[in-house]
Amino acid sequence: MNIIDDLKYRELVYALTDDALEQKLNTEKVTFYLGADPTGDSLHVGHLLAYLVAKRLASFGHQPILLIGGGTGLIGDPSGRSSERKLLTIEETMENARAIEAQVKRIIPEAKVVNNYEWLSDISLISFLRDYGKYFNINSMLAKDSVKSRLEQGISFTEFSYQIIQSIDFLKLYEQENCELQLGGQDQWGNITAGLELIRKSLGAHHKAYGLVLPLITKKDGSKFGKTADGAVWLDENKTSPYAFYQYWINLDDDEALLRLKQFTEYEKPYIEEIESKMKETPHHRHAQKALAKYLCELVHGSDALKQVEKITDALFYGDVTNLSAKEIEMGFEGVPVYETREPINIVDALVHSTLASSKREARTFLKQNAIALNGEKIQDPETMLTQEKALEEAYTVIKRGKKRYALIKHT
Ligand code: 545
Repeated sequence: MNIIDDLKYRELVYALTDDALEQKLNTEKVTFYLGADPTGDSLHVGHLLAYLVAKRLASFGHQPILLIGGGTGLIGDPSGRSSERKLLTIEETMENARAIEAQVKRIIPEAKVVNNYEWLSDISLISFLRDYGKYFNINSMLAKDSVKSRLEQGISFTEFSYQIIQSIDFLKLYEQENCELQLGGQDQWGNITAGLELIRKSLGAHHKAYGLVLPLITKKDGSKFGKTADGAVWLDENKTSPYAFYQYWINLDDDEALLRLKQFTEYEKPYIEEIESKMKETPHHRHAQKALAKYLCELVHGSDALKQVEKITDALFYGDVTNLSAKEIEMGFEGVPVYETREPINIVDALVHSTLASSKREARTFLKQNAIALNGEKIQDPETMLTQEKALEEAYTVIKRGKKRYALIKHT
């Protein structure tokens, strides 16, 4: 399968600027780029997709350049936004840029990484207006979705000008790196086509560059992709733990998991079809979800993190938490109620303080019903004391009520 057919099979092509791109990608090695503005300190799984497509293009022999928008990030892309952005300071932008750069390098280690602050910061006002501004027609600038949709609400000259700056990048990379293709999400169409025109107008009609944009990822039920009740699913392990990241993919329903397997992994069609048929035979094994979660967790967090996540997942599944480290307990039980104590505490009080029981009376009933386990072991004696000595890594007692409800006692 050629790259465009492959991307179409994965439902990843929203539009090409020119049909000739397909032929070009089949017969030549093309240098392409993908940009990200450091307007935040981490990518989330929504951004990840464009990087996976870049990785896919690279695996077909094309040459990736990943651009960090240290310069454009200071201006603010109006694309896909309904209101003006708050300007970030140079320091914030630089710090975000370092974080984003580390993330994208991890996804495509072989890519060349550039930062547009390097050339954009050198352009003088006079050069900007004479050498670039002259090629931009106000009417076509106003017609871009990113601008048109904001005219009533209001858009600053700063954000209005953004398309020119991104176009300068494309021109620069075209001239210096022979970069002929820009990749981006659907929201980048206006900026990418502006760049193609700048290249054509400033260098001449025989200079041709291309754009490829991916569709916005949507969910069948209309809810937002890549969001949980706690917000976005981030690539930064401090914002979304590797365990929570893994769980996000594990919890997708079957149809969505199969589609995401196509979109977010480089597994080939025969393998994906094999998983699809296994899903029909034994859906409870969650083949697609597991393959997806494993692939992405390893790609984003590395193989050690994946091993740790699988260890936590197994421990929770089999109810044997005794071999988990304190850090693994924190990851695996993120979001469950925690009660901190310096003193040993009686199980009945612990159940009430940790909100697993609404009263001491109810706590005693749970114990009698044999519904309570401490660190994986069933207990019934209401006089049981929870102490630091008996706690896992002298830090945590894991209380389980029934099949699913958990709480942690943290011994400080
Ligand atoms: C800047 C200069 C260029 C080329 C591109 C850019 C960036 C572009 C943009 N892209 C988005 C982005 O999001 C913030 C990520 C980090 C916090 O704004 N003007 O930077 C997203 N992009 C990936 C996809 C996108 C896009 O990084 O293109 O569509 C999301 O899927 O929104 O010369």
